[in-house]
Amino acid sequence: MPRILHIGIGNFHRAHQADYTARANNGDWRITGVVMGNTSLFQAMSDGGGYTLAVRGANGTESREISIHDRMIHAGRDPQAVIEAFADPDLHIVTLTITEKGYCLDPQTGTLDLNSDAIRADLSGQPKSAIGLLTHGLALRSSAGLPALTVMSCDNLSENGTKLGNALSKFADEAGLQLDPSTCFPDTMVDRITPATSEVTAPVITESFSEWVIEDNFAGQRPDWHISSAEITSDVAPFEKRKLRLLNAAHSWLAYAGQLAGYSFVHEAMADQTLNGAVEQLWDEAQLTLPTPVQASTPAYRAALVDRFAVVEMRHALEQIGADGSLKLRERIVPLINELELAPQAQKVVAAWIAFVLRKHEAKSALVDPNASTIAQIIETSDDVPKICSGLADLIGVRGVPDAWLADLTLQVQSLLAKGSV
Ligand code: CS2
Repeated sequence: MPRILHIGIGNFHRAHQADYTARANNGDWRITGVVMGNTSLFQAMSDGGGYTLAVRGANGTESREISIHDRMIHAGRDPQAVIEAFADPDLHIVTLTITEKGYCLDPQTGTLDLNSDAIRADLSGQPKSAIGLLTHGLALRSSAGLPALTVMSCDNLSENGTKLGNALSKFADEAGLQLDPSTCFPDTMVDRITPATSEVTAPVITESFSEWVIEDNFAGQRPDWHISSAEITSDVAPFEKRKLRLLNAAHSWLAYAGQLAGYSFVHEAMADQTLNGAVEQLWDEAQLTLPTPVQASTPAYRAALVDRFAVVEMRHALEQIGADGSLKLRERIVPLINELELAPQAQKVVAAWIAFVLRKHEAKSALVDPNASTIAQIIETSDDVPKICSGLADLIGVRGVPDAWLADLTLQVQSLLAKGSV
């Protein structure tokens, strides 16, 4: 049976790709699931019984049983098993949902950060990070003379396939490994709102809306994903931009401004007139940066988002979306500031993030962000709010803004701090 190896089994993968694959193929593809470190999830998925996907639609909840993962690997306990799985002749595709931080990209250059702790450790011993495991796995496959694989990122990064391919070749060069030059790295846009759940055996909750746009760039066979309405196309960039700059951008605004205002869930923040009005302004700005192919459909896309964000039953936590902000804003908000002459609402999102981070710091409450220690250092070594603002804006990749922009940012942060609390 043809097989996919998926790195990063979590709710999103189980609500999105696994569902598309289960619906596409009358059961003729199987997935090997790699859990990076969540032992209870590993155990829950290892009994082969599958899981329940609860789809919350306008007419109530529809439940589906999905049982497509017939092999599980715990990468933390057995990293070598992940590498060896690449030498399976039935394997055709490797997919990933490892979130923005899993790529270990340098904030300045967007390429693999050879100095990040995970990559340094991988280069000096048994690889454990997704990037190290993938590169070693691909090298093993190539040395075994097996056909080239398709390696597909399913994370919210612009040009995710290109970034992944570049990261793996940089790692391979550094580690002296050979990759098959025919390996393909398609770009993808993935979309389905899927809240985190604390209980691993509980149904995975998701919305009825779902989109998947995949670049037609495969090394070998693939499931008939178009049957379950994935779109296979030559250029994913317009869809990727629209999704990151409308859906994800608004999510981040709601996450920081919403928590400062005392809300816990997306639907609550959306019901607030001020926050909701700002979402529309943010979308007006974002729309100016979207490419022609998606312009005509953008008003309908926006209207659908308003409905998607309003579903009470989703209970989509702002805290979940607010995690890893220094990496997320770089993808979804900073391009608006760098590309537009004026993007006042995008600037407000940065201000809300900074105010959120400052509140957390003041309260000595842990910030969930891979750059938490750098952020703390910027806050502690800057003697005033303007310096903190410029240090944090720089960290997320805001470039070449005039002093007046930073002064404005500072005023907004101060005004948010005077009002809100987290
Ligand atoms: C969210 C996304 O947590 C976040 O950062 O913006 O996970 C979002 O829900 C998905 O991209 C929707 O497809």
